[in-house]
Amino acid sequence: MSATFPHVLLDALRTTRHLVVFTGAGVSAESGIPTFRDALSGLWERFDPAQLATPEAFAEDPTLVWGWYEWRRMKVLAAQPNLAHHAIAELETCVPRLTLVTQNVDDLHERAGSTEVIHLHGSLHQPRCVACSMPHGTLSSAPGEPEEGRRLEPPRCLHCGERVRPGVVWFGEMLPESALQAAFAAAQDCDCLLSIGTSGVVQPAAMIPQLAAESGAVVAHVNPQPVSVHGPREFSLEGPAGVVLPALLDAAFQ
Ligand code: BJW
Ligand code: ZN
Repeated sequence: MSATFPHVLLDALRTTRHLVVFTGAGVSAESGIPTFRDALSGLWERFDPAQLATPEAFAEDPTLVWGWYEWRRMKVLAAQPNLAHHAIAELETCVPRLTLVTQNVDDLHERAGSTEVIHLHGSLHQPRCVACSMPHGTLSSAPGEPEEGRRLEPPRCLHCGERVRPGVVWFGEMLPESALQAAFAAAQDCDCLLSIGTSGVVQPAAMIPQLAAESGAVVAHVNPQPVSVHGPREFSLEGPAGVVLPALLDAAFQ
């Protein structure tokens, strides 16, 4: 498979000073976690983001939204990191510096062994109070074992008694400032960036590969769908991340 990877990319990986790995839902697809926008299997094919992934939706129908997020959290708890998560964790040992930036709200990178993960869109595992932001512990399994479409009453904050909300970033909300600044700074500093399993449509995260390319980095997109590239230092590696990434590591570092 090594012959199929561009030499510019292999050289960039072998000599990188600072590698950024930027991931989206596609990196967890092979663990059985649905993406958002894939035809047929994507969450937004069956669920309306306006009814589930906005602060207004939670204010209007908290049991629907909390039940949906608990259903998704249970799916993640039952899932295992896949070959792509493991390859990314292994990459840390191959290069002098790696910054891992994810849009994902699961913890599969951490469970694969990645040490520092910048979560741009929050986490399913860090719910907090809507009013005072006090973190609220999660149970390993939710009361009543949530199923798809099942409503659940959100817990109440132990500090102020208000509702607890999922710790994710909804549409119309600002991303965590320190995470976004760290991700932008890494994109501007790196000399190579791998963008893995993202449709690249959600802002401001979608600017990250572009920022790296504009700063002179070699950029490669890993996706079963072809990704448009702009210039001789940007590449589209077509295929599932769990196949492409282990082969890329072998080609670059074995
Ligand atoms: C594989 C694979 C395999 C499959 N291997 N690959 C108009 C224009 C521009 C911007 C806006 C606009 N209107 C509104 C906005 C702003 C909005 C936005 O960008 N909207 C766009 C959709 C248009 N952004 C926001 O609101 C953000 N906040 C913000 O901008 O604040 C400032 C502001 C404030 C007030 C008003 C306006 C602006 C916040 C965005 C938060 C995103 N939240 C979500 C949900 C998180 C919670 C949850 O999980 O429920 O984050 S949306 C969802 O999309 C989730 C993801 O992190 C994010 C990105 O999706 P991702 O990861 O790319 O997944 P997919 O499904 O899209 O793609 C998967 C890819 O994998 C595909 O390409 C597959 O081919 C591939 N794949 N299998 C490798 N095996
Ligand atoms: Zn509170």
